[in-house]
This record gives sequence, C-alpha cells and structure tokens, in this order.
Amino acid sequence: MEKPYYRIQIFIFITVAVFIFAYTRNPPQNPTFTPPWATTKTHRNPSRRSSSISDVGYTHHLRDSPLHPLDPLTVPEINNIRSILSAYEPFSSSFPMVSTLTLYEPEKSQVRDWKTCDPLPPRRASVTCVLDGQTHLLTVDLDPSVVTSHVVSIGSGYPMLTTEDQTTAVNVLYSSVEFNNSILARGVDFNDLVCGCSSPGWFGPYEEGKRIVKVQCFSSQNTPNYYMRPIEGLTATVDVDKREIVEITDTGRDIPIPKETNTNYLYKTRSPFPDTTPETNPMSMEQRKGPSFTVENEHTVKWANWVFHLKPDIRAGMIISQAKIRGENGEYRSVMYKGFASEVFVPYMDPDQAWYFKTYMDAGEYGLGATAMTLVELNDCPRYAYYMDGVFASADGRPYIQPNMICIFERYAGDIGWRHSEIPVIGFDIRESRPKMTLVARMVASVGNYDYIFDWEFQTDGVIRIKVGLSGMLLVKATPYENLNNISNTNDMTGPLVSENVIGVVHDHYISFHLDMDIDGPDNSFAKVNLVKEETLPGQSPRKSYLKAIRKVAKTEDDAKIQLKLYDPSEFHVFNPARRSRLGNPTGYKIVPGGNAASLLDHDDPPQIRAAVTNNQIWVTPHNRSEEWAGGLLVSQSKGDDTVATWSARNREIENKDIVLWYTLGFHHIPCQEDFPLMPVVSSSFELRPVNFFDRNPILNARPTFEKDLPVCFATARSY
Ligand SMILES: *[C@@H]1O[C@H](CO)[C@@H](O)[C@H](O)[C@H]1NC(C)=O
Ligand SMILES: *[C@@H]1O[C@H](CO)[C@@H](O)[C@H](O)[C@H]1NC(C)=O
Ligand SMILES: *[C@@H]1O[C@H](CO)[C@@H](O)[C@H](O)[C@H]1NC(C)=O
Ligand SMILES: [Cu+2]
Repeated sequence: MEKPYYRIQIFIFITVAVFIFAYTRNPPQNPTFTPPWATTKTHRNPSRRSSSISDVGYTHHLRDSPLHPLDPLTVPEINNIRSILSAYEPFSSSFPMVSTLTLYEPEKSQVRDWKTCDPLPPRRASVTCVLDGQTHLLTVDLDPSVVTSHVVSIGSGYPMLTTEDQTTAVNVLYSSVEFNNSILARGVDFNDLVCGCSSPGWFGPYEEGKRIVKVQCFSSQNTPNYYMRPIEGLTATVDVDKREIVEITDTGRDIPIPKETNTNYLYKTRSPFPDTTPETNPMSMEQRKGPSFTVENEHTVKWANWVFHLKPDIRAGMIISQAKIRGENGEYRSVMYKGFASEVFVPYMDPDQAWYFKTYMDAGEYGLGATAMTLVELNDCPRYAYYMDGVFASADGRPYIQPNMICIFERYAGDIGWRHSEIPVIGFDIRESRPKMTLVARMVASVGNYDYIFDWEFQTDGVIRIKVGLSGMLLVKATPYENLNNISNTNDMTGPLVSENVIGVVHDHYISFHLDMDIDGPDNSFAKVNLVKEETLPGQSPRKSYLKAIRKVAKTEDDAKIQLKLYDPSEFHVFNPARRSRLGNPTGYKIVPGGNAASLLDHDDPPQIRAAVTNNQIWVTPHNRSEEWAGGLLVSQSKGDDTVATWSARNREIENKDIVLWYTLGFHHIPCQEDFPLMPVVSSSFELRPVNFFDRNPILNARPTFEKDLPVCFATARSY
C-alpha cells in the first residue's frame, strides 16, 4: 500500500468520525422515537453503517476481492450472499435478522497447501440469523451461488445481539406507561435519558424460550459520562422478538441518582481538577528509513523474521492466522495456525435483583469486532501505524465498514533485547547491548462501558506476547451513602465507594484465547514440565534439597486441564514429537502465564456453567472446526451445554495430534477511587515463547543502534 493513499484515507476517516459524533450527540427528534444511540451496550452504530460503503472514503472496498483463502468476506461477496439469501425460499417472504455473516474458512489442509498465485479454494459463508424467534444456521456457497446447509437450532442459546435488537428493546420500553411513571418518579428529564441493553445471562427455565434483554437507564444530564449516573434498581426485561415487556422491576426509588460533579473526562469540555503535575513534552518515535514491515494483499503482514495473516472478525475482534517464523536456513516454520480471543466473561459480584444477571460473555453476546470502534490516531497507535478496516455485515445483511479498526506498528519502547557487560577487573572490556524492536497488532473493543485493548506483539526472538488492557468506565451502583461515615459495616457492601453515592461493584474479567498451535506442522503434543523438589540422601551433599524438571506428556484431554499453582510450578510445552533440534530436543513453544486470576464462583452457579472455560487456566483439545468458541457457538442465554468443558468431557486423545491450546487471562477487579470517573489502563499478558525451537539465541545477529542511525530533533535530556 502506497503512503499517499493512506494519508487521503485517514483524512476521510476523520471527517466521518466527526459526523458520527455529531449524530450521536443529537439524536433525531422524532416524537415517537427518541432513543439515544449511545446505549450501555451499543452494538453497531447505525449511522456509521448507513453512511459507509457509498461514501468517498470507502468506495475502494467495492472493488475488494479476496486474495488469500482466509481473507474475510469482501463487500461484493457480502452483497452476493444477501442476494442468495433473499432468493432462498424459506426467506423469500421475510428476510431474517442477520447476526453474523462471515467467511466459512476452508479446511485447514487446503489452506496449508495453498500457495500464492494458486486459485483460491471455494468461497463460502457461515450465516447466523434469527427469524420468528428461531435461530437459523446456514452455509452459503458463492460459486455456484447456493445455500448448502441450513439448520434451525434446537439447542440452548441465541446468536449475538444486534443493534436492531437493542433499538427494538429501547423503543418498546419508551412506549410503556409503567416505565414512564418510573422515570417521572425519579425526576429525570426524558431528554437526558440514556437506556442500554444488557444481556440477561441464563438463570433457569423462567426466561427460556424467548430472546430477551434487560434494559437499564442512566441520566446524561450535564455529563457525557452517564455511566456514573445510574437510575438504580430500575430494570426492564424485554422480549425482542415479540416486542413486548416481560417485566419491569423498580426497587430503587429512594436511591438518589449520583451527581454529575467531576464525571466529565472529555478534553474539550471537562473542568480540570486542581493538579500540580507538570505536563510532559509530546513524544514520538521516528523511523528515518520508514517502517520495516509490509502488509501484502491487505492482510499478510511481513516483518523481520515473521509472517502472518491478520483479519478483523465481528466476534473475535481480530484473528491471527498462519503465524510463521524464519528458521536459520531461511525457510518459514509454522508456529500457530490460528489465534484469537474466543470469549470474554465478566461476572459482577452482586446478587441484587438489578445486578445478579450481569455475567456478560462479551464475545458471544456483543462481539469484540462489532464493538471495536475507529482507533484514535496518535493516541491509540503511534503516528507511523498502518490501519486496517473491518468489513462486516449488518443486521439487514448489507455490508458496512468499521474504519481504522486495527492498527499495526513497529515498536521500540526503550527496552533491551539482550545485553552483557563485564566488570573490568578480569581484563575484559565488554559492554554489549541490543535494543528490542517488536511489531504490534492492536484492536480495542468498547463493549459498552468497558474498553478492552488487545495487543498481539511479535518479537524477533520468536516470542509472541498477548496483552489485554482494560480501561473505560466502571459499571457502578448508586447508593444513598456519600461517605464511609454513613456506613456501619463496609464489608456488607458489594464494592467500595468510589465517589459520593457511587459504589464500584466488585467483578472479574476473563479473556479466553483459542490458540491453534502448529509447531513445525499440525501434529503436536502437550507436555507439562513440572518442577519437583528432590531431597538428597544423608551425607550425599551439603544441600538438603534441589529442584528437578520432570517432563510428562499429556495423553488425553484430562491430563491437560491446568490450574496454575505457585507452589507446584510447571512449564507448559506444545511440541512437535517428529521434529528435533540439532541436539535431539523436540521443537516446541511454551505458554508462559503472567499475572492471572481464577474464577471462585461455584462450578454449578449458572454463570460459571456457561463460562466453564474459566474452571481451568489451560485446556488442550483436539482440533475440531466446530469447537472454536469457548462458551459455545450460540452464547446469549445459553445453558452452557456447548463449552470447552462439555467438549473435553469426552477426554479425547491429544498426543501427536492436531491440538488447540486454550488459555484464560483473568483479572479480579476491586474498584477504587482512582477508577473514577474513568479507569487508567490496567493490563496483563502472557507469552508464547520458543523452547528448543531454535538451535541457539535467534537474535544474536541483531545489530546495535548507532548515533548515526537516528535523526536528532532536539537535545537529549539534560540534568541541571
Ligand atoms: C412518556 O412521557 C413522555 C414525556 O412526558 C411523553 O411524551 C410520552 O408520551 C409518554 N409515553 C407514554 C407511553 O406514556
Ligand atoms: C453521610 O456522611 C456525611 C459526611 O460525614 C454527612 O455530611 C452526611 O450528612 C451523611 N449522610 C447521611 C444520609 O447520613
Ligand atoms: C467436533 O465438534 C462437534 C461439536 O462439539 C462434535 O459434535 C463432533 O463430534 C466433534 N468431532 C470430533 C471428531 O470430535
Ligand atoms: Cu473491571
């Protein structure tokens, strides 16, 4: 992609962003319908969708054609599928509401065998849609144009909620007299009312057999940060297919709506609080010779020794495929066939009527790609970043563009790749060091109040670091209390007071990753390398004990269910038993956990059954293209009968097979005042790190940086 082209594209995106912003703040004044677009769990922004394809900035997408077997469906392909579905007999009188419409990826073997310039394997789409309250799952062939499979789901669970669902629910509520009375009783002006849809979870037969959402409301009076002004205790349950209210509960009329004081965080309109922090100077990294990565055919990223396919996905946010790294002889060696965030589980720890159901599964209920907004240039990603658009289908089956949804950039964060220096007493004068350069692919899902920053960071030493950062707003609960003086026992509260009349409810976040590792080929094994204490025999050594690494290869799925324990440490290796290093070690990669948290909910608590993937931090399953979503294909209101836990209850063999590694990254979140009115980023990560994959340190040849390599803009920091 040529540079000037990007400049133009970026400029147009800015204009569109401004347009969307204006539209969001001034919803159309229609007497029967004045819902705010900004809902608690906004799905897809209708204004962006309708203004998308035909807009000048996006017309090039009209000509997109797939160039790689894994390339996402293009605008022409989505249009084509819509025509096929419109002509398809069961839908010819009534077009269903499309929840997801994505590429049905070709078989792994076809993709692996495919080479540039080969014809593409047949293009197919998977469609999940809803008609008359029933979920239809279809596979559509593009050449010839035909629906090749069609089933109506009979299991539990519904597809991802769409904007239509959420708009419907809010509309239904707005036409209710009972709801009106509740709002009037709280003294909220209808013009300040912001209502959003919350997925209901699943809590037994009471709400089964219908697609429902829970609607709750906020006051946006005098603040853009309505999340900090909840109308506590008012919850409407709405059937989105029947378009009717199932129930309204209103238990919090005596709880005040927290004030707007200090809630505004917008740079332009906030009133800054007194602060003595001197401003730091703006900083930027420059590459005088330009970036050293390329993006070929829109989706294939090549950088240093890495090559991988990267695409936006409506549900997973982004998918990394066919990640390969160059070996010593220059050949690309396979590391991972496919990696993505498969599910996000966020249970809030409050059993209240208005809170118990807040046990979100954000990927399957809202979609990490569907909620990924345009990145903020210069702030979300550095100046030299490359941006990728998402091309998705909306609920009416038409394509729309999610502009600048993923960014890719090379990073030098001032870190060291390797180093050594010698104390001069021995006679050596050695000071040798290499800077660490990495490549980052980044995407941010704004799932309502919360922002999830996903980074896939590739390093030249073969490491892939997967990092998740959390920011955005807390989901808060209003309380009559303004101060701890008002509260006799703070341990009775479901979270700390983070502002006057505002409780930050304790909650967890779990991000479960699907990691289809293919170390030097698809057939791999999983080994636990356990550090165990050995005791010496009396008189054998002055030492009493030492640690020994004991390697145990997992035979079946049960052997690979791992709960992390600090006092029973292990390494976790995925290796290729058929491929050996120079010394005879099997070539492998290990998964290296970082900071993590485990779910402590009862295993038979309904939310935990649905999110059973969080029962263990690691699972290994045999590759099966029907087992990609850790919480199931249809997650909304599911009973948890299609999760990684139910699949692996079969205890299948996993030795020397095409296997998938599942890793869950968790956070416990006990809010504090620093999280108000918006949270500074908290992050955690894990690594995929080569283990005997290379014959030696793969970055020994890395070149040091010299003064002459770098442009000088200003003097370096001086001490006075
Ligand atoms: C709800 O109240 C608003 C504002 O008073 C009014 O315009 C609207 O007609 C009411 N709707 C119903 C269904 O009562
Ligand atoms: C709560 O405590 C604050 C500060 O001590 C006090 O000003 C306020 O009156 C108390 N409110 C109630 C409802 O007791
Ligand atoms: C693949 O997964 C589906 C869904 O879990 C299951 O029905 C099927 O039996 C699995 N196939 C194999 C070979 O395990
Ligand atoms: Cu949190």
